[in-house]
Amino acid sequence: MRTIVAFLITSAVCAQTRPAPPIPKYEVKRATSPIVIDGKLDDKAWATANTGELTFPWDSQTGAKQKTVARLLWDDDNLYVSYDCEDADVTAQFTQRDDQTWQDDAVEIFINPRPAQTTAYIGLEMNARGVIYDYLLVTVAPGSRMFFKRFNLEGVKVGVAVNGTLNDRSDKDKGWSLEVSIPWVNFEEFSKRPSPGTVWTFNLNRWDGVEPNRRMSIWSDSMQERPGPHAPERFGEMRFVQ
Ligand SMILES: [Ca+2]
Ligand SMILES: [Ca+2]
Ligand SMILES: [Ca+2]
Repeated sequence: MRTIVAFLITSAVCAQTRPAPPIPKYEVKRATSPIVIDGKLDDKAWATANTGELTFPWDSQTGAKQKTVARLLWDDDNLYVSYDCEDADVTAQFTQRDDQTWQDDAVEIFINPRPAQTTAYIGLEMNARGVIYDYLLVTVAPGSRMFFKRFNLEGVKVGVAVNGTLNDRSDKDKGWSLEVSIPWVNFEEFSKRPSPGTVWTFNLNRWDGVEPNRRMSIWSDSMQERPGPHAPERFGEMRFVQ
C-alpha cells in the first residue's frame, strides 16, 4: 500500500507541467556587409542583427547557468547563425563529422523550411572545436524518430573562437563564440529560397558542462518534461526581412 501511495504522489508531481510560454518570433535581417566565418563576431553585419537569448526551463539540471546570445542573418548565398557563449570551462572532445558533438560544449540549430509539416527537419549540432553533427530528422510514427546522419549539409562553414583554453580545466575561461554559414541549396527539397516575408520555423539550443553537471538551454521552450529539444511544433518563427 505504501508503495502505491508513493507511486501516486510521484505521478502527481510529474504531471505538473510549467505553463507554455508563447512561441517566440525572430526577424532575420539581410547582412549589410560580408561575414568572415572565423568564430569572431566582430563583423559589422552582426551589430545590426536581432538577438535571441537562451533560457533554462529544466530546474533539475545542475551547474552554472551560463548565458548564450544567438543571432541570425541572411543574404543571397547563405543563412548565417552565430552564438556568443559565456563559459568558465570550455570543453569538447569529439573531432569527426557526425560524432556525438551534443555530449560536448555544443550549440545547435534545428531548421524547418516547410512549417506546414512537422514530420521532417534539418538538425545541426556543433561543438566548441567546430565539429559538426548534421542530419535530417524524420518522425516516422508518433513518438518514433529517425536521425539520418548521412545527410551532410553541402558547403557549410563553421568557425569557432575560444576566449580561454579549450580542455584545460585548471583555469577559468571567459567563453566561446561560433559562426556558421549554410548555403540555400541545402533546403531545396523543403522550400524555395526565402524572400522578404518568408516564414520558416527553427529552434536554438546549447549543451554546457561536463557530466554529472550538464545542462541544456533553449530559445523556444520545447515543453518536454525532461531536457530535450526535439519538438518541432514548439519551434519559433524565423521571418526573413529586408
Ligand atoms: Ca567573424
Ligand atoms: Ca562549458
Ligand atoms: Ca551528417
